[in-house]
Amino acid sequence: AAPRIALVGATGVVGTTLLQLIEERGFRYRDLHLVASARSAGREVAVEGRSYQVQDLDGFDFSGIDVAFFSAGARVSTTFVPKAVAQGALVIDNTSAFRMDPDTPLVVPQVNAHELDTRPASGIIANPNCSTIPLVRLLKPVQERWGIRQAVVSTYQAASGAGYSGIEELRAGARAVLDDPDSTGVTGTFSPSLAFDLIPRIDRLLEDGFTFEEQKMLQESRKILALPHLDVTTTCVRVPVVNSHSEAAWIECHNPVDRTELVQLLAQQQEVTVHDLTTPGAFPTPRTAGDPNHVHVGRVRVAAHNPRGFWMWIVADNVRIGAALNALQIAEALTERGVL
Ligand code: 11C
Repeated sequence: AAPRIALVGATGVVGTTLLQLIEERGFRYRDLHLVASARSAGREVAVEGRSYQVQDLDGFDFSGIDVAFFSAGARVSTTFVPKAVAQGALVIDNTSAFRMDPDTPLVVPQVNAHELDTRPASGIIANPNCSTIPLVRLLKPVQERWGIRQAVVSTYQAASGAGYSGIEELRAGARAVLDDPDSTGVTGTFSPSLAFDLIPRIDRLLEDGFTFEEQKMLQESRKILALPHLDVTTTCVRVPVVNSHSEAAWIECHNPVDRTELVQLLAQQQEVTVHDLTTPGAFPTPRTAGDPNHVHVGRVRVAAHNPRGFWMWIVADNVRIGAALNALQIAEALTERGVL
């Protein structure tokens, strides 16, 4: 029978997109519960022509639920995921709360779907961070063909990574600065204001000087690719873009890389579009990339002075590829395997 599902964080940017994707992809369910904090409880949300009332997470009983998607932040997941698991639900968690737990698989279905062959010991499957997912989807075939010595990545991350409040703050700040160039913009989610600026700090600063976002990209890539010593080093930057994260990645391999073979290999990956496969120099941008369910690649350059290394420019919808779509593809893979 189709699963009974609950969406925790149903009114947030990831929850809303997950509902759109359930509809777009025709994901079958027997029963649907929309759950959120007390602030959003009581709201009516339409899904596939039916109206659902958002239920309060505090009193929600997960015992009739087969799979619960959590996308309401790490603090909510830390508190409520153990309760959902204890009440019998399998949890697909979009937050950083359980990603590094050894009993919790961290899954990108295009990379390590085999982790979904059985129900995990913890009762939780973790969805990686939105900047990690597109990167590992491209690193995997490169690792298999040439072996990776090091990846050096700078990210250009959109406001939507911080949810609806991030998007609203960017818009309000941009309006304020357009009206008055001396305005400090609007702060709250971002500091300083993101409007017409760049912020090289995402998530909290750690003692070693890296941010948690940068640490996540290293640790999560290693876990997903099952390469515990993979050398990935990043600088994560918030940019005044509404949606879609971009990344400039320098990948140094163990063996010389042939560009023609590389672009063909990348283009063969599931749901990947290589913009400079046939049009030299072509590149995706967050607003013009095209299919939001694809990872977009461009400006693939093998370095003449060091043919073991190449650059690529990556754009991926952080809310879809980096969160909601990956979570739903996990559920689809579980259904195909009969685990759900
Ligand atoms: C951002 N990557 O762009 C963050 C959002 O660990 O799931 C997702 C945070 C996470 O702000």
